[in-house]
Amino acid sequence: MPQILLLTGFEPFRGERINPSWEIARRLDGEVIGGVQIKSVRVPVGCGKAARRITGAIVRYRPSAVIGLGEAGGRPALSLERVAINLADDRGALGKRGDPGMTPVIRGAPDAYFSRLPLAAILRELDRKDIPASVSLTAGAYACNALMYSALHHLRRRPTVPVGFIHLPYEARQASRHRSLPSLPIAMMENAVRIAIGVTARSLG
Ligand code: PCA
Repeated sequence: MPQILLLTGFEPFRGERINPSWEIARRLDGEVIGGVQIKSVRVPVGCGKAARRITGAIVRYRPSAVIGLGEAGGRPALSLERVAINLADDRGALGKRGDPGMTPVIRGAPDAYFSRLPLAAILRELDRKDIPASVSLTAGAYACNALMYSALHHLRRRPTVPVGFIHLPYEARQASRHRSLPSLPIAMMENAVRIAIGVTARSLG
């Protein structure tokens, strides 16, 4: 049995026809990269739903690594998320006016977890391939953060399992709806995700 890398992508949301995260995850489903087999899972958009889906998938597939993907429309480069926080903001209130309604992703759990992906090594490799990427200090407080947080919390006692999250800009096909916002070609982002998976697989030893 090959080791499994669980790769998640979100369904389209906010009126989009596609979500680049799922477009890429579904293309990679079943592939073997660096000796690990990709298992792709599509995730609904919502903090509670995303948290439940990722936890269920981890229980079911017992992955050796977990990489979540999501769309961050407006960002100009791939964002390798460094931190997930225990805060779930389904209504976007935090973004609008810093609403104090603090709903945790998981009640009583720690405030935050750090990514367990080899971020520096992934970034080096993406730089070498001229793919725009940077490390980000916030995955927001919506479904992507909830997914990353839940995965890290669920696997907290298995510290050798790399777990993390990558936000993607809009894909070029989405640019017609968002003419003043940056986007990247899907092939470039797919290549970037393959690189991130390859580097993560190498780190498994
Ligand atoms: N992006 C949203 C949720 C789903 C997605 O692809 C986020 O950044 O939380």
